[in-house]
Amino acid sequence: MSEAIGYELIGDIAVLSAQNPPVNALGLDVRQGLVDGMARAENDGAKAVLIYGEGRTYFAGADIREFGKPPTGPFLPDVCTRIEASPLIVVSALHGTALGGGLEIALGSHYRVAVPSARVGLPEVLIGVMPGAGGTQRLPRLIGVDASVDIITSGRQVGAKEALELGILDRVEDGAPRDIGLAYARELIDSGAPRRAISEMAAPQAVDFDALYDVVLKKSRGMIAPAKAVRGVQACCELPFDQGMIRERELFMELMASDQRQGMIHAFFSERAVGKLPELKGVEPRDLNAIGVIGGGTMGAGIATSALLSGLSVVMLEMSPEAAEAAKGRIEGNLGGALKRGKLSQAQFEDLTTKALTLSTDYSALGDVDLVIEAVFEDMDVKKTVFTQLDAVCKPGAVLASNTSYLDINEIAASTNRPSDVIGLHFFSPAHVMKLLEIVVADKTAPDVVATGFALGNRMKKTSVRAGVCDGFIGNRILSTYRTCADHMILDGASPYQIDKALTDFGFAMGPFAVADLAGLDIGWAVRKRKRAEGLDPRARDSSYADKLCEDGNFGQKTGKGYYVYEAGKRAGVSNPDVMPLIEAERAEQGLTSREFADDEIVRRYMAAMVNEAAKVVGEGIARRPLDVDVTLLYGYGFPRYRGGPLKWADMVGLPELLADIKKWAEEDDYFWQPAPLLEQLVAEGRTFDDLNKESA
Ligand code: 3H9
Repeated sequence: MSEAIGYELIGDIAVLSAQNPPVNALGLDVRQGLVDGMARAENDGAKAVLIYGEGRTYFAGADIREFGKPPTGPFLPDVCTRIEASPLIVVSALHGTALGGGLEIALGSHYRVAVPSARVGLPEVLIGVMPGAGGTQRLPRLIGVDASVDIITSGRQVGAKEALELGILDRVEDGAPRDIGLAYARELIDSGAPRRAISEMAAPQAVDFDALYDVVLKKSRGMIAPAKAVRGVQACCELPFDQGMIRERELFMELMASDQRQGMIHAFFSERAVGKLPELKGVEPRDLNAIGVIGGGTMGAGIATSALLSGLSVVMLEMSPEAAEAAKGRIEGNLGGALKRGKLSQAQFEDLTTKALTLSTDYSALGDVDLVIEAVFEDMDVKKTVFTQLDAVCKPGAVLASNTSYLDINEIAASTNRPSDVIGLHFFSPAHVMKLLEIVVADKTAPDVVATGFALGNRMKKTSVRAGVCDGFIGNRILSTYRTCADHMILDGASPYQIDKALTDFGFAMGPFAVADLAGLDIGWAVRKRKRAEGLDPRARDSSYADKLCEDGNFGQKTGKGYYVYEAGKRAGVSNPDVMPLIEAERAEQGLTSREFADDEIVRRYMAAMVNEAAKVVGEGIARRPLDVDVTLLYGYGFPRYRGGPLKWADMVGLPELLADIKKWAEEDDYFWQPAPLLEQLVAEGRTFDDLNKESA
């Protein structure tokens, strides 16, 4: 018998216990162990079989590391069928997360009991596939079409209480899974309960599946797996069980072969890998109980909110009592949202806003905090003044962090006598909502300060990515390049609206011009002014039509007008009729001739600019691995998850093709389209970005 499944005979009950940490994934050994265990139980004359998981969970699903490799039997659908077909009574006792193939094993069992904290679900669509071991055939027979389609197409986890109400579970009981499972099995044997195979139950009535397919496809914004899964449920209603299983397998295998599956599984493993840095192995973070936030605007208030929600106490420093009160109002507004959604009780809300939050206008109030984050105006002199004062008042060992989006952390650190305590913590607005945190490591930042940054990110439930110092770090540096590419296409004939549409069709949450309106056009304006003041390279193409929008006071959503015009309270706008005349005037002034752009060319150029800059960011060591770039773009810049991130996407479309495009476009503009040395090297060596990820693992 495989070691991944333990076997024990307790009286007339055979106990199969999964022993495949950390999450009892259903790899080959586990599947083989289950098949062998069932045969052994039958040979041993048992009357019932109990299946449960040792450690933190029942089976959390198929072993996703096996996906994409040649499959080896016994296959999971056959394992479920084997369990269900047994003449013995099979009970599964669930704890932790019974997900995907895990729930499918439980559905192959005849009875299901769970502890109250257990959660069940079929999250396959979240990794680009669909249930492939009977989930779409058994679940609807048990709980009907509507509830099954909801669970399968959303991939959400269902708590034990709801699962009991829906009929997925037969009972919920406190206790160790093994104990409650054994007691249930005993009771079933003693009461002469029958075997109960879901596959033998009647299928539910069919609904209008074509309409349902269309609804789910539209809701999934480019992701194909949820809609395919609807076809699986349709097969349950329209075909006998065995044929339904065959249809489910076909659909599952189609998704398995898709780029979307590759992209989403890459995202799954990358978001877990970003926090694992060899340099932090064995490095203990510093203590974190109280933090200070300097500046209570939208960003500072968001950071403070996130800190309060993660159990830290916060000292908010502002310039005046009025500004401090306004900051408190913003924080209360943010926390009010959590209160409304039931994430906070009224008592917790009161505690956070009165006891855990302190307002001050005096730097000495920061004397005892463990970490300070400044979120003041983006100006080097202002930042240096703040850090000089922090250096004077903060206790030894306090971490001094800047939330700057692009300024040089080395220069900021040099304004203190403790540069090893200085780090960049770049949050994304609104900071209590956005999941991304860039942890910017300067030349002298101490390893335990970096570890403290990651510890803070974990505590705030952020996805933290390590970045090096450069203008814009990982995310904003790459953004600046692909945004410039979009500006060039505008000068050459595309419109902001065509570009936004082409990119949302590609899968971005928003196009670059809608994003600019959301962020505020004044931000880009300030950057352009700074860069012009620093001196643009004479070969760089520049444009000023967007400055004209700003000069007229149009800063995007916050003023109701930018590239789009917004009705009060609405987030989506309509094209601003003033924009195209400004663009046309600019083209005329520069003597440019407009040409047509196909949507496909817009996407190729935009993506090539993004990938090329990302390759420079990796090549220069600003991002340690390609996957760090992918996670940054996925979590902070609306990149479609099902495409895995820009560098995973690049691997899938082919690096030689991308490089060839870049070289072709360099014939018209060899300043902007300078191929990244790393991209050229990978193409020359026939390797991919993912090869670099693997080498660094
Ligand atoms: C499926 O079942 C298809 C079938 O329908 C049909 C097949 C024919 N495989 O997330 P954590 C690793 S599709 C391999 O940090 P948590 C994970 O990488 C599958 N490895 O812990 C990490 O490794 P490391 C359907 C897996 O407590 C470690 O376990 N199931 C798998 O925050 C701990 O994970 C899913 O999609 C796996 N399936 O969350 C469930 N799962 O330590 C996916 C985890 O080396 N998993 N690992 O970095 C999850 O949602 C979460 O991991 C879970 C635990 C909620 C289980």
